[in-house]
Amino acid sequence: MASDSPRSRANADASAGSGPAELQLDGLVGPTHHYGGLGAGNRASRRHGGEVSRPRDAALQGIAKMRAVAELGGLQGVLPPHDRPAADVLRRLGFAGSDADAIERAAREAPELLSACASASAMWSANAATVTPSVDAADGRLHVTPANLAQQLHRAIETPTTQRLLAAVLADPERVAHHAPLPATDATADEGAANHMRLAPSLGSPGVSVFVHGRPVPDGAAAPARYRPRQSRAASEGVARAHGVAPERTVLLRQSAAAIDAGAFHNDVVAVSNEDVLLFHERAFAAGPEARRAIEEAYRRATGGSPSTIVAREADLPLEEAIRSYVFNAQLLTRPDGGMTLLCPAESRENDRARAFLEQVPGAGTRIDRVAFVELRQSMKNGGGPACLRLRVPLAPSERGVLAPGVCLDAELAGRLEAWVRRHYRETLTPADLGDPDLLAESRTALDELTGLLGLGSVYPFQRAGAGLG
Ligand code: SUG
Repeated sequence: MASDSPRSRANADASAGSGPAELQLDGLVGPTHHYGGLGAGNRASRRHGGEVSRPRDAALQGIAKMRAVAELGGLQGVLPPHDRPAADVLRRLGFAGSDADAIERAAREAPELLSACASASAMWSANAATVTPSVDAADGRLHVTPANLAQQLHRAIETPTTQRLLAAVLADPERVAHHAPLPATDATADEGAANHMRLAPSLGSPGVSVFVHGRPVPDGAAAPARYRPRQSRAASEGVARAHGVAPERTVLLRQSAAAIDAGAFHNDVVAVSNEDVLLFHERAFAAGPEARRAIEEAYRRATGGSPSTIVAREADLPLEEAIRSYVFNAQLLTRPDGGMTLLCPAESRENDRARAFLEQVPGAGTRIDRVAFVELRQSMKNGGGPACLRLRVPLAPSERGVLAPGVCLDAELAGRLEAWVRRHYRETLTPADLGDPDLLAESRTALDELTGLLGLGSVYPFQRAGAGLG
């Protein structure tokens, strides 16, 4: 997009507003969205594996959510999808030849590898990186560490592209410290911001960082019996250290075995925070009631105040129901009038216990005075609710300009993206369709056009001179 178009000027104005802002950077659903049954410890993904997906609806649902957030007065950005199927990864796995050859052979010999290499999982940008706002970092810069997602093939292959896209979207090396991902090992497995919560009296004031991991489980403590925890403690500690977060402003918590076994593969399935407000399920953390005390104590020491906390009790909202309805996987957003809206998946309204819990939330003494719902059924069937689809990037007033203006969503860009989706995305996709070489060509044509729409230039290797569209 030309830099002097009316839209880029409008966006530049929006991103240059006054005061701190929290950017919501949503992963746009890619054209190969399908149900691979790939998510470890993710019950929804396992339940729906092999079903027919609807990529067009999935992308339109994601854009509708972005629209809703922008309409609430938030700063909304778009992260483009990754190039899938990842023919380069298939070639590394020995499927030689052209992109089409590699895909066709993988479809015949190892459909599960093709599915992993075709996953549109980069849409869940809460797992893209961990972000520390400049106000919490020792050197006063915004810190970003892309997650290595080392536990699962389909997600681990996201990291190099994520790193490149984040550098293109938050493009200011002076103000933004873009770190390398942690080593992709079991001991340092990192799933990003989905296991990180920040609490502060206001967006622009220094806060407390709560880092949540699943392993190691100390000797003698209850270990999950069903699912393997994903996030390692060493990763959480490593990110906090690299970002220069003060140890006295850091709380490290371990997920409870019960939460992991019930399907909380990330902490954001059972907890959410925003500014001074915290919501979680009482069975979320291994430390039980001590977890709340640890957070409140760190918060009091750091700020002199106390957070407003809502804890869902097992008796009112059983853990299993909380996870099935994804009621905590909500976006908690501060509106320009100072009130907060809890933006929940529609499924949480359809669950009696979750709905009853939500009815109590406004009026429970926090700044949350509205609950709203979004329809994200396509992503939800893979275990991705509103909170999974966005990466939060708190920006100081002087940092608003770091956001590439073309990715900033307003009604006009939303409309253009919707038209782009309708032009390029298939209505339905089955795992068997992934072997169709036309799908790669269609996806690349779409992504090539998208980078123009978002003003990002050439961000995919296939866009380099000499590389083809597949
Ligand atoms: O890693 N699902 C993702 C969902 C990630 C949700 N993110 C957060 N909670 N922040 C995962 O389990 C399923 C893909 C498939 O089965 O096709 C998947 O990867």
